[in-house]
Amino acid sequence: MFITLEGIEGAGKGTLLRGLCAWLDETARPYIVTREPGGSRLGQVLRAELLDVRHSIVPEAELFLYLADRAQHVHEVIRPALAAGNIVISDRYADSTIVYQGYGRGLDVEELVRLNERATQGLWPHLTLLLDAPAAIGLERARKRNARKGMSTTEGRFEAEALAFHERVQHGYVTFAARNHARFAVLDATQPLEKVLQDALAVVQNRLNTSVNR
Ligand code: Z5A
Repeated sequence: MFITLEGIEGAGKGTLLRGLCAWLDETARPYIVTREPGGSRLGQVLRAELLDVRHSIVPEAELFLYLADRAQHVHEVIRPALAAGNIVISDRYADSTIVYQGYGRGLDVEELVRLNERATQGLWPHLTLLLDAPAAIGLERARKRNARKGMSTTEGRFEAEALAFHERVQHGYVTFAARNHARFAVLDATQPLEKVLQDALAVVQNRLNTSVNR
């Protein structure tokens, strides 16, 4: 089963991921955790360029770098892990391109769906957990976390974007999730951490019980 975590910055994906892994460890199910950008060797090189705020990248170049990262990631990591019977959990995947490059940057969403089809050779997640929170809340959480870690609040290409950009992204997530409601589970990420994890586990358990590992 292929599960992806999506949401705006600071929505809580990394935090939820740790909770999911702890649960999977307890159940002794085989799984791997990966992420985009940066899930493959090539992806790590691309991630450094993509998130480096010191050099500008035009939206089309950014798009094709994310797609290149994904194509390699699917081929080298995700498909082999699924074929070996693992649950694969990816922190971000194709929906991030649709909302960040589409709703955020203004590229054509339908074209992005087609390009994702091509890059992934048709591999869409079986389940996408969308952590749904207002952009202002996510950014505030990320700001506090970065301050605790001694990082600048504007480190990274997207951290430096205005609130309006993140609000478009958040709107994009909700819109695209409604369009693909069978795949998406929308979780209220403004709730306390324990409740978000509990809701996520209920969905994952339900899907694991009803789906065959592909
Ligand atoms: N991107 C793109 O444009 N196109 C693409 O195709 C792809 C990606 C694949 C990667 O950033 C960037 O790439 C991303 C989109 C773009 N940029 N943005 N924005 P990244 O991987 O470096 O970072 P991120 O994905 O945005 O994740 P993040 O900032 O680490 O956010 P998070 O993982 O969702 O948040 P967290 O670290 O779990 O939580 C943040 C803090 O909030 C932390 O202190 C938690 O303890 C706290 N938290 C979490 N949940 C709660 C709740 N429920 N209550 C209270 N506090 C909470």
